[in-house]
Amino acid sequence: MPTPLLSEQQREQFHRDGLLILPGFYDAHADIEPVQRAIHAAIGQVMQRHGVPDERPPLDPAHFDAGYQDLIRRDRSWGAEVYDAVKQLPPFVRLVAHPAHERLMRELRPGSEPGIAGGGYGIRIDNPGEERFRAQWHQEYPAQLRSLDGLVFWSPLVPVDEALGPVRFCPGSQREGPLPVYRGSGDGRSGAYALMLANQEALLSRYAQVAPLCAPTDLVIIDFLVLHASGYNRSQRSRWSMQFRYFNFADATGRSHGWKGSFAAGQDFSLIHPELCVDAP
Ligand SMILES: O=C(O)CCC(=O)C(=O)O
Ligand SMILES: [Fe+2]
Repeated sequence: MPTPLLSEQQREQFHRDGLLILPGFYDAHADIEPVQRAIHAAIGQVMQRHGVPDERPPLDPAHFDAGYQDLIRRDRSWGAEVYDAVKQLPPFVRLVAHPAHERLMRELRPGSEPGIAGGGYGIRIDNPGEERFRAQWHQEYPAQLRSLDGLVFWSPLVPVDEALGPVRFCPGSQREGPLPVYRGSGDGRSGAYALMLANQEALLSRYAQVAPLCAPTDLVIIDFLVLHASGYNRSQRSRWSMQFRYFNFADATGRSHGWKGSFAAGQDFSLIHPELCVDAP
C-alpha cells in the first residue's frame, strides 16, 4: 500500500465540509507549466487562423495567456475557439487521468470505483465582467449526473485574488442531499448553465460562505453535492482554471440510471430525475 495522500484530519474535513483545499498539490514543472505552455501555443494558433499578428513576448508560463484579452476584444467567438481547443491539449488530458486523482477518490470514498466523467473535464476561462457563463449557485450532480457520489478536482492556472472572483462555497451543504431545480428555467443561458436551484435564498441563508484564494499547483476538491457558484471577475485578466470530474461506478443512484451523463452528454436531466424537477413559482 502506498502512503496515503491525505491525513485523517483532511479526510474528516472533507467529510464535514464537502470541500478540501490542498495547497501546492501538483508539480509546477511537471504538471502545470506544460498545460500553460500548450495554451500559449493554442492561442497562437487561433491568432494565426484569423490573421492576427502574433506580437506576444517570449513565452513565460506565468503569463501564458498574453494576447488573449486582445483576441476576445476583437471577436468574442475567437475566445470560444480557444476554449474548445484547450481541453484537447495533451498535457491537459494527461492531467485529467493523473494517478493521484484516483488515489484521492479512493481515500475520500472508501470502496468506490472511480470513473472519469466523460465531457466532465475542461478549462474554464472566466472573462472579466462576463455573466453568460458564470456558474450560478449549483450542485454538481444535476449538471454532470454519472453518480450522486462524485468529486470535482478544481485547480487554477492563474493566481486567484479577490478581483478575479474566487469560487464561492457553502461548506456542509452537501448534507442536504440532491436538491430540486426549477423546470424550464433559462435566463438566456443554455445547458447546465440554465439550471436554477429551487428555493435558493432559503438554502443559502442556512450556510456560511467561503471563497478561498488560491494559486497554480493548488487543488480544490469539491463534493458533487456541495453548493458552489462562480465569483464575479472584476479584474483585467481572465480567470483560467482546470476541472476534472470523477464519479463512482459503485454508487447506487449512478448504477440505477446506468451512469448517464447530463447536458454535455445530450441527456435531459428532467427525464432521468423527474422527482428533482419542480415548477418555478
Ligand atoms: O470555476 C468556477 O467559476 C465554477 C467552478 C464549478 O462550478 C466547478 O468546477 O464545478
Ligand atoms: Fe460546479
